[in-house]
Amino acid sequence: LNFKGKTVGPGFKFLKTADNNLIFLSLGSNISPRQQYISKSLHLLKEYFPARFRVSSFYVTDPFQGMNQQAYINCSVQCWTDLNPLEMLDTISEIETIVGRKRSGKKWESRIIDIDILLWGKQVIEQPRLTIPHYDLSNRDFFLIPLLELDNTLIHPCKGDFLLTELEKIPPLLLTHPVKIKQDCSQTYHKFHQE
Ligand code: A4P
Ligand code: MG
Repeated sequence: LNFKGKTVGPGFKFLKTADNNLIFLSLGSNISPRQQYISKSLHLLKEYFPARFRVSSFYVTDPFQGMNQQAYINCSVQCWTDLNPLEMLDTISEIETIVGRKRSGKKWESRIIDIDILLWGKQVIEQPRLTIPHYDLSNRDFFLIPLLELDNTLIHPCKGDFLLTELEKIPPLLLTHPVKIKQDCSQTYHKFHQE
C-alpha cells in the first residue's frame, strides 16, 4: 500500500478517516454581514473537504484584548483532508479571497473572514508560514469554546493538557465572552448540510 493518504487499496477506508489528518479550523468575521461571510466560507470548505465535516454553533465574541472594533462571530469546523499542511493553508487563503477578504497587511485589522488552522490531528508543525497548533490556542476562548463543542476530549499536542483545562485557566482580561447565537445560520447550515 502506497501511503500518501491518496492511494486506493485495502487499507484505504481506514486511512481516509485516520485521525492524524483530522483537522480543526477557526472561522471569524467582524465585518457585516458576518453570518453570511461565515456561511459562504462554510459552503466552500464543505465542497473542498466533505469528509468528516462538522460545524459548531456560531458565537458572538468581544474583540480580543479589548480592541476597539466591531464584535466578531466565531465558529469552529472539523474536517478531514489528504492535502499537506501548506497545501491546506493555500486552499483556505484562496477561500478567504473568494469570500472577499482584502489584506492591508495590518495585524488584527477588521476582517470579512479569517480562517485559522487550530489543530492537525495530534501533530506539531513548525514551518516559516505555519504553526500548528495555533500559537495562541490556549489563550483564546473564542477558539476553544466552539472547538470543545465539537470535541470536548481534545488535548493540546505540545502541552499534553486537556483543552478544557486550558480554557478554565485563561486570565479574565483575555476573555471574549462567547455567546451562542440561538437562531443562527449555523442551524440552517446544519439542517441542510450536516451528514
Ligand atoms: N499562519 C501561521 N500559522 C497559521 C495557522 N495555524 N493557521 C500564518 C493559519 N495561518 C497561519 O495570517 C497571517 C499568516 O499566519 C498567514 O499568512 C499564515 O502563513 P492572516 O490570516 O493573513 O492574518 P491574521 O489572521 O490577521 O493574523 P493575526 O494578526 O495573527 O491575527 P489573529 O491572531 O488571527 O487574530 N477577536 C475575536 N473575538 N475573534 C477573532 O476571531 N481574530 C483576531 C485576529 C483578533 N481578534 C479577534 C479575532
Ligand atoms: Mg488568519
